[in-house]
Amino acid sequence: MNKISIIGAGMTGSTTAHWLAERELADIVLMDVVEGMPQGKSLDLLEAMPIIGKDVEIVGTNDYAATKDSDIVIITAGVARKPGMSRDDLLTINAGIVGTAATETLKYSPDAIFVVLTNPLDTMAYLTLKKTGLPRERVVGQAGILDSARMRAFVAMETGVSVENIDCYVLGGHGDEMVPLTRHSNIAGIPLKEYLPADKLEAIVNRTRKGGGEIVNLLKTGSAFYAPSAACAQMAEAILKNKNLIVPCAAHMEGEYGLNDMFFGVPVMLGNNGVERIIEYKLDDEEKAMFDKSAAAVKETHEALKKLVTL
Ligand code: TXD
Repeated sequence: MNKISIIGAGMTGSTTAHWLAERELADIVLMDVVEGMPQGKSLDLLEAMPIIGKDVEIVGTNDYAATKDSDIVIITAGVARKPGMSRDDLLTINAGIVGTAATETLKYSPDAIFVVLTNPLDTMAYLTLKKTGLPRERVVGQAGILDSARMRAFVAMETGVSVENIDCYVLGGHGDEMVPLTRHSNIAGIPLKEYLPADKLEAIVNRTRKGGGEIVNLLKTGSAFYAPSAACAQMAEAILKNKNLIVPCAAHMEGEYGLNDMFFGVPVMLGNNGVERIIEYKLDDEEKAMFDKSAAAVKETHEALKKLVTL
């Protein structure tokens, strides 16, 4: 059995464990700093296994040693921004948490592939790469699968077509400047622009961009967790099963799309080695402008990190 360790047993971490256990994909370790919580959640989830008929070991822990020999480490540990906390404050706190999570897990699992979820996503993935010193194949961030799934869900709601027929690609940074590529998105091969009137498509694009905020406003406390964790599970499955699945993920840019030394949401082929390939779309001028704007925003956060933390 493969082994996946999830650092941070909060909403996204524990729900990732849930999706993974349902797929019987790997034994799971849930690690958190809060005493008892990861142990309690793991035991509860483990007790569900006889009901759903899955043979999966699930262990909760406060000790990194339990993550030993993981094939995949998923980092969801961190805090959300609270009233009065600046973006830089959040960056400093989460950089400390993610940096420790990355270096400690690497000690016990030198061959692991890292999937990062903690926000600010692109920058936390960058930090993980720099702190671990791993090749770029082995660090990948989750954002694009979620943003694209939101767009797919909204298209399905608008058209009544099965979600399975709907392919959408949302690239760029995980923020307001994300880049929903309508030209590359389609319903059963029919370009979205042909299937939907312009005003409906525009409304879907806008709702996608604000998708995270919509959930935060409804929940009042906390942020989305079902869809983000489902995305992490899909990434883990693609890696462990060597699927060569092409999905939008945050990857380290080394010249692709004219970008260098930064994480950015692009189509990534996920397989046994992690990032097997980065796919470069041919962008038109309008798309290129959106990419550049989004890249500038991500770069700014990367620069802020470099001022706050030694990499
Ligand atoms: O698409 C995406 N990338 C995102 C990102 C979608 C959803 C959530 N996104 C971000 O993930 C979110 O903005 C946060 O930065 C993380 C985790 O979100 P979650 O909703 O799971 O937050 P919780 O429920 O507060 O859980 C965080 C857990 C909590 O249990 C803490 O005790 C734990 O992290 N934590 C730690 N675990 C281990 N080690 C340390 N140092 C630590 N510090 C906090």
